[in-house]
Amino acid sequence: MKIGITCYPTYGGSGAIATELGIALAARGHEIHFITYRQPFRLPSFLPRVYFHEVDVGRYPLFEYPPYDLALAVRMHEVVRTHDLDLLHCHYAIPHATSAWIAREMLREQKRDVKVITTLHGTDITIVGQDPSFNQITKFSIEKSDRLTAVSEFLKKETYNAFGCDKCDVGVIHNFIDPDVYNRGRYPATLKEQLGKSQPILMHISNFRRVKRVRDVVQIFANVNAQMPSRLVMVGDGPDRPEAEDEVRKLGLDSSVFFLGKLDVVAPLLASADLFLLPTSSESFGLSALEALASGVPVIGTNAGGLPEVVREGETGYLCQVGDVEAMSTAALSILRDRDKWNAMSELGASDARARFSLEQIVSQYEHLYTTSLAN
Ligand code: GMT
Repeated sequence: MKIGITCYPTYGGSGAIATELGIALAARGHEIHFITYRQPFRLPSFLPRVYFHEVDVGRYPLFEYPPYDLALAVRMHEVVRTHDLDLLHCHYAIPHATSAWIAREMLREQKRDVKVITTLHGTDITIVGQDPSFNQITKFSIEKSDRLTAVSEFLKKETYNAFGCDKCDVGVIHNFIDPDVYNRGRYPATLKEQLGKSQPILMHISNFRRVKRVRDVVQIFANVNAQMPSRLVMVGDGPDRPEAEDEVRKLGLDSSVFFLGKLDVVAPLLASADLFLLPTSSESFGLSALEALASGVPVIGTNAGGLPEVVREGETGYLCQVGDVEAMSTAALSILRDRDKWNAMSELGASDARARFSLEQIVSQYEHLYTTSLAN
């Protein structure tokens, strides 16, 4: 098949999944065309059957807000025609599903069809899609997609709750990991050696947005560290990073907390981690938690959104109420203090991630979706 993929290319789980899906599909013989404003961050410079088409929004003094969605629609239309694409797969509805709908309408005028598949990832439904400025266009665009998937059962339900969407048939295709990449045994414990082997490493990876509750991360760490000297490694960047840094300073933890900034490759770091902290208030899936589990790192998180579909409560980690920092601290200490428990959770987390969310099985589900959509 010839497949166009559009995603947010710079950072974040939806862009990571879209890119890795494209790479895996190309390895299976499909031709993949990424259509977006920048080369996706997880895309190496050259791969057979993989192409990148940059969307140029241009600049014009009249435009305080350059219309990216229109430039994207035009590029989609052009790439479908030039490369004879069978389908466009949009990751994150806003504005990608809308641009794809426009491109498809333009193509239909020229007696050419293309299938549009939209994968809903999270805040396109739970936050941005519910903003009055975007609500109706999101509903319209997802209803116009030929196929719709959500990354969790939770997000599927949220889609129906938020949009009604009687005309939608939302399928669930979970996110995935490459078991060869997220493999604790594969990497030297460089970070552990650097930070001190005797101290457990707690890790958080995110885009430091409000929903991630990064201040809770620091507070959980402070409680754990008071009982058991540890290290906290914060990976990523975003609007709430200054707030987390302030909290670290306020609590006098500067020498134990390390902010590494945005990093494209996290598997070698996870291989040194002892616990992963994700005290999020809203998470459709929690790809970073899955990457941690696959790397043998138990997760301390919340029972928000789709996280319980990823983390097995009490078996591969603990999920507490949002904001219950004390419960999360106690849960973290209960794992760190009991080596047998840590080993059992680490092993089960890695094997469960491979059994339920491995790249091979999930990519096959997308392939099947494409094939059935083209058959209609
Ligand atoms: O929806 C977002 O806020 C952005 C998106 C992203 O691009 O990282 O995150 C969502 O998609 C990820 C990949 O499917 C999920 O693992 C995240 O849980 C989800 N984020 C939220 O629901 C807050």
